[in-house]
Amino acid sequence: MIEENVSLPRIHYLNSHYGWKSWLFTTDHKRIGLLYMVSITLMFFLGGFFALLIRLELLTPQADMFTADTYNKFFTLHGVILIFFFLVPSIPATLGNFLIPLMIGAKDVAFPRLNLLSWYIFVIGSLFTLWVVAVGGIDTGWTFYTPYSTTFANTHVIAATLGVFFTGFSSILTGLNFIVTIHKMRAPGLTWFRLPLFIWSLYATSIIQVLATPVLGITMVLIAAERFAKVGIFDPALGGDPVLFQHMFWFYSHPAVYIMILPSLGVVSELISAFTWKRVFGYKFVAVSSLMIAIFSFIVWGHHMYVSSMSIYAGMLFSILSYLVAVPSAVKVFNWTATLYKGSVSYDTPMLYALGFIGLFTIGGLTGLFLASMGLDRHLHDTYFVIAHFHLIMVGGAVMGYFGGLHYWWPKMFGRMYPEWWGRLSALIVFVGFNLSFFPQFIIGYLGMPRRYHVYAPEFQVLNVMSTAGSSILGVGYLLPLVYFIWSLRYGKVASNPWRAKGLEWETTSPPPPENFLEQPIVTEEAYNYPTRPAQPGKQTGKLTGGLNPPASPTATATGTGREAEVV
Ligand code: HEM
Ligand SMILES: [Cu+2]
Repeated sequence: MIEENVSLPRIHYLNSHYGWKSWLFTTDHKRIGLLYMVSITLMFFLGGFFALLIRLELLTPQADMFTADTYNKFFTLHGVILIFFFLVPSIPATLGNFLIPLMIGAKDVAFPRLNLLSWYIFVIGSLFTLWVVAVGGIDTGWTFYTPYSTTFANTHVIAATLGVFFTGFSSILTGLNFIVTIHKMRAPGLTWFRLPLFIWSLYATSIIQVLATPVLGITMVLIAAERFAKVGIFDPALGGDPVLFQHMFWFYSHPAVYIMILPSLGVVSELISAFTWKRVFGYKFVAVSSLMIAIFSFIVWGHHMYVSSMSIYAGMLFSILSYLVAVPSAVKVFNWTATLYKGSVSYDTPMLYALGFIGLFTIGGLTGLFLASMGLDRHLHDTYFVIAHFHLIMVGGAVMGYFGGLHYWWPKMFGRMYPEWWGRLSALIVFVGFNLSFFPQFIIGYLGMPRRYHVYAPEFQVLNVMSTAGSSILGVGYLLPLVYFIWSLRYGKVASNPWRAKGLEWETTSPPPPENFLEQPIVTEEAYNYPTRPAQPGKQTGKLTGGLNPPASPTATATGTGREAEVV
């Protein structure tokens, strides 16, 4: 459903200034969002490249391509790059940066220069990591477990931990910026319970970023200090305690998995609403569940350590608390389902990603409950079951949410549509490739194949071949959008609000002017106040309540008639 007769606004944030300096010294949150987008896209494909190398080696049970050492480096680089340099910054730093001020009716984030600084810090961290890749890699696993990382590894541990340290700082500063922005810069009338759910999810994410990431930073510095100066914090030979490292690491890294997934949960809420043209069922519960997830996430780190000398009573406590985390996540899934129920759904690309997300996130979350049960985890710990569990959530969930959001807001960002047919095709390829890659891993894991080995028992080969085939398909699914997004920048059909979606961000032109809104918007209604969906496209049966883009004349905002300044 693309609008007709839309033209690009004359001046927008992309053409208001020219030259590389206008990008590298920009304080416009929209441009900074794009800077992040370019950086994390590079990291995404670099990390993905290592994934394909891992899967190639695992095509056969023997070691035919790489030595054990090389293989260790590949899976470590794969994890470090994709977790710290792609998943953690992905949605907050790109879509969040771009959209938060637009969605709350502000001109920019609270601290625009700090925002630019955060990107530079991220780049410095990435350069450390790229340097590590160039000079020979690191082999500790993304978890940097001690005493291996402090004492025995012969690879570039210090540089890698410094890279993570830097990107952690970037993450903290971004979170801080968002919290202040959301508190202080909402448009008049935009009360907390009128906020889009995406904003709620980023708010919860930012709290985790600010409170948990410093612990990671300290931990990384301690590893470097221990390796460099043998201070004896983690190394038992020096009087240290290696399990202390695991506590510190997981105290960050469990909440961190929610830094990765919460933003996607927010994106999916937006998509479900826009493509059913309905208010999200149980809006308040969905909003508050984001905060609940953030709070609970701090008290379950021990479920990663059942087999690391923890007392059975401590284990029981962590187990029970882990089950609690599942409740607010389930609230979201139930409410999305209720929103879809009897909705008239349009199956455009972003919605395909959202639907894929719901299924995979649900399976990923439920298998988390398997792992949270102490007895079962004894069997499944460090097997491919765990790999399958977190890839379902992190790739099937977080990455799908990111892609869904990217497609949905693409016309907002660039004023042009991606080719819808190709979008749907690639969403389908991603879904099929994804399931073929990771579903077999639940089975091989359950049967006992351990993670992080480059040779394996021959009886696991068939399932591994399926997984490798799946990941090749997945690779194609990810490359397609890269091509057609770039193509669309020039040749895509001009569009302003092709979904006829609600929300302040759609009230201004696409791409937005440098200052976002020509006049301060004022909010008079709750989020997602959609009129009844027209029975046929173009024919409107319901009543508009708020004076937002009437679907009949979607060109109003695009041509900059001043409608964008109108009351929402
Ligand atoms: C919602 C988003 C979630 C994400 C992104 C996520 C991610 C992860 C990751 C990355 C790991 C592996 C860490 C490693 O390298 O060893 C993991 C393991 C684990 N997850 Fe999740 N998880 C999520 C939800 C859950 C839930 C809801 C539960 C339980 C209620 C859970 C329970 C576990 C347990 C117990 C392990 C440890 C398994 C083991 O190593 O023995 N997860 N998860
Ligand atoms: Cu966890």
